[in-house]
Amino acid sequence: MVRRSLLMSAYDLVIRNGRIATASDVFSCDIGIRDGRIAALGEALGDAGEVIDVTGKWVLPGGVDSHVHIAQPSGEGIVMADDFASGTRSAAFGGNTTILPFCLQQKGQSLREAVSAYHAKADGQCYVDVSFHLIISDPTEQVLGQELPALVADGYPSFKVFMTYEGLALTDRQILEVMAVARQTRSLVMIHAENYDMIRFLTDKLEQEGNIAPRFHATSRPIIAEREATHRAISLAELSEVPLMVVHVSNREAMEEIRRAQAKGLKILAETCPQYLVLTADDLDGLNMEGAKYVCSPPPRDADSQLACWEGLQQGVFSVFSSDHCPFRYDDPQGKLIPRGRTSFRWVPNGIPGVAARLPILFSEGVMKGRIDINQFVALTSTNHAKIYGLYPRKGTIAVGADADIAIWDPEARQILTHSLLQDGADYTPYEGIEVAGWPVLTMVRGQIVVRDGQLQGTKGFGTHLPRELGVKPPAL
Ligand code: DUC
Ligand code: ZN
Ligand code: ZN
Repeated sequence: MVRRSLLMSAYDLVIRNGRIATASDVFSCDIGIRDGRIAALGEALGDAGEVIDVTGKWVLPGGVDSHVHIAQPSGEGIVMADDFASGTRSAAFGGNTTILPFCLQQKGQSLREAVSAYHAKADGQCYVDVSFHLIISDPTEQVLGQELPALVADGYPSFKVFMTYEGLALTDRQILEVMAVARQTRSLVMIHAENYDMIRFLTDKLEQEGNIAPRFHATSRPIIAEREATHRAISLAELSEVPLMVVHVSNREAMEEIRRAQAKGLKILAETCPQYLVLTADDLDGLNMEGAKYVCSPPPRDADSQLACWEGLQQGVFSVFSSDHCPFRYDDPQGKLIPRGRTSFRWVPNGIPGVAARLPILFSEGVMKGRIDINQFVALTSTNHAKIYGLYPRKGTIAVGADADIAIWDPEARQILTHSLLQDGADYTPYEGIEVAGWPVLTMVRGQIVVRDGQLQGTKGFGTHLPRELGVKPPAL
């Protein structure tokens, strides 16, 4: 906890000698923090309850991860590895100060009920701030006509729909109905774009041929299934005249669909994730069930897909880089090693942890290797998330009046990624053994230090849920 001196210092805390980067600028100055907010940017700022000298370090806006799954119902006999305490703790260890988890509506459930249930899970548990997106699985008249507009007005202006998965997939007609509500309420639809029938057809065929190992998960969800669905999703959004966020884009063909739509002037936003930069389908090809550790959808692809995702990040096709943190324990019958998963890849829980690894991977592979600059890093990992989803300028930047949500990065630090560093509820990381240059050595939420030098200093329950405004689109869009 940051203490205020009894002699009434001007600031609760001063971060001294920082090299600060925002999405647009790099500058050096001190940051004065008072009552959880940035009160001053200036030289030789005076009196403070506490001073942190950060000479030689980067001072960046805390990461905002707009694609995270926590404590999400995931099917019979399956338990997600993170609750809100462990998920937000892990987020903080990875330099994040806000995350946006999904609140899943189950079939037959009222959306309101789903939201209340998520609040009950999160309240009093969080180390960093959170704000929920909704997942619409059952777009009844009641949901579309009443619940959704009311929830948008209450601060939940973004919702995800799926084109695949039993119990989640919506028909094109249903997606159009959801988009009509988005248009009317000026909210943002996020879409999981994979062709359901292609996947079902290929999965059945693979199983009939006895191809049941985890690596066939990737075979069952080929690039064409993602490309086709991406094209269709964009067409539905064009017809509906709504902006659309295509989440977790994994490859060049889908990325090119998005680029073409953007060039036409459509408001198509897109996201990619670390698994599409540093993993490939070969990772699913481990001995025994080891490949299950990498089962996620869309699956990691190949070297050219990785290159395409980098190009999309460099050229602005992707405005956000998120983790798609969706953790299951590996060595656990309620996780990746659920008994029926041995009978087919179809039953292996779908998703991988990554909320703490996201920023170090992009910092190291992106900034330190010269693929992107520090301003792009900040935009892709923090500012654009805050702008698109309606948290800016309170979150996502370093400016007077903003929340003091700050991550201090040591560019000299080297780490080899391993699960114990990441502090989530899983028992492995798919990024094990990757060496990263640069590390977040301090994470602060609204002026409270949550993690410092690898030690948890925050208080469970300090993180709070943030109702959101309607999103602001980044200037490029
Ligand atoms: N989609 C996600 O967004 N996360 C995990 C699994 C999935 O299919
Ligand atoms: Zn998805
Ligand atoms: Zn996801």
